[in-house]
Amino acid sequence: MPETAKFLTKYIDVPGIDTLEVYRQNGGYEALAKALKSEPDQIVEEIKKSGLRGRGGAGFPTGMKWSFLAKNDKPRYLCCNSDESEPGTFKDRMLMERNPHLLVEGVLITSYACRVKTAFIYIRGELPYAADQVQRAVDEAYEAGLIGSNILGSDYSIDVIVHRGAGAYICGEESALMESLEGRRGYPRLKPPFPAVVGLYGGPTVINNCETLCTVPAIIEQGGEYYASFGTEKSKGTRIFGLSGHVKKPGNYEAPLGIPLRTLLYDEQYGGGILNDRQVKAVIPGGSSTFFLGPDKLDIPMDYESVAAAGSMLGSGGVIVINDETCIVGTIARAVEFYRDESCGKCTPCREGTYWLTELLERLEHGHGKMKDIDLLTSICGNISGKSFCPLGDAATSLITSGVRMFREEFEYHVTHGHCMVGGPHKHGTI
Ligand code: L3W
Ligand code: SF4
Repeated sequence: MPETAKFLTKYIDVPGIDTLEVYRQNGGYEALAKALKSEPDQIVEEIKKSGLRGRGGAGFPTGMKWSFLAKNDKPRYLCCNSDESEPGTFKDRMLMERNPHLLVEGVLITSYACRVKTAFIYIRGELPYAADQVQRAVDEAYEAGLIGSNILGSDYSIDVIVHRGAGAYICGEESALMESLEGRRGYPRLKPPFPAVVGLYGGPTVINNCETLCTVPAIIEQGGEYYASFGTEKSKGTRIFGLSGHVKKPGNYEAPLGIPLRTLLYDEQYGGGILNDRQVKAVIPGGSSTFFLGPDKLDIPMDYESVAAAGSMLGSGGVIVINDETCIVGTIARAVEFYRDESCGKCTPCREGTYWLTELLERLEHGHGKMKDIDLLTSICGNISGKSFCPLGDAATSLITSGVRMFREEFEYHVTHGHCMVGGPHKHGTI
């Protein structure tokens, strides 16, 4: 891959890039200066041209989202969603810790394009170093006249506020994030109206994921068309894939959308192969909210459309690799416990359903389950998915429905033998 294809991580290894001085020595804030010389609508058009899509999970077209902002006289807001909590996802954390000015520059360009006067960066509470780094970058930028009144001598003024969450996964859901920012408990709001119409404090609000905003400076600097020349027809550019689980070299790797899953797993510049040279049993391609893919899907291109066609979602780009020594029942039980704990409790299908799912999964995992429990699991999933108030409910079911469909014999083995199919009676192999 040519060096130029790194839009997010090109400078990440430069010593001191987290300081304003080194960031500027490497061309930092030049995209902001360029943006301030254009009309805001021209920036929106450039982002539309780039084909950039949201990197949080849903992949919604970014430029289109910006152009949906209601035109009224209420104050507009920008919220950067850095409440990164999706299991298997650790890209926003890296960007904030190692190159916080990139995020600040993305926030400033986006705010200008969307005619926003106040921007919030909402950072997951369990990422204190990332929050410190971003706060320090914001302070430096204020001091240098990059944030505040008449930035870089223009007639544009903007304030940026860093907000630390209190440790709830649900606050990564955009409407719960706004509730939290407004000082209330993080409960999702009914949509529509979408935040672009009625958002923070009732004003039109643009909410984008941290990685999405970090991509904006490179697009402004190098042009939307150039960005769009990478990736596939409908999934443009690059994104950060977070490899975890049973790969030799876990970590974050920027790669063009459409890269084959096999390349990500086995190529020396990415995952470097499966740990202990075992076989792949399954891959979760986009964070724990997405569906298992089997080893027969290793040649799919990693873009939104191809992963969906293969039966899963590209999601947050957190690729979790599971080898053939791993108990699928134990893995699913562990993941669903997370959703039970993080369910906000607002709606019954998710609050009660995730509790019953974990009860059944624990029973099966520890050898006390019955055959009918397997179908009961999928029946409960059917009563949660599509019937819950926000996507967390659906997310809690994806590994169960795909897991039972693909690995039913492992569930049955737990019932008939009282322990895992892999690793013997005393071993509960999970990732
Ligand atoms: C204006 C319309 N705006 C849609 C906006 C909407 C939102 C975006 C996408 O869930 C997924 C979820 C997780 N007018 C609009 C409109 N919008 N129609 O577009 O909306 P939506 O509803 O498709 O998705 P969502 O509710 O934002 C996101 C999945 O991501 N996920 C979770 C990842 C978690 C992290 C993390 O921890 N950092 O990334 C992973 O797969 O399950 O399905 O902005 O307002 N007509
Ligand atoms: Fe809360 Fe779960 Fe309902 Fe979402 S689906 S509102 S997290 S209870």
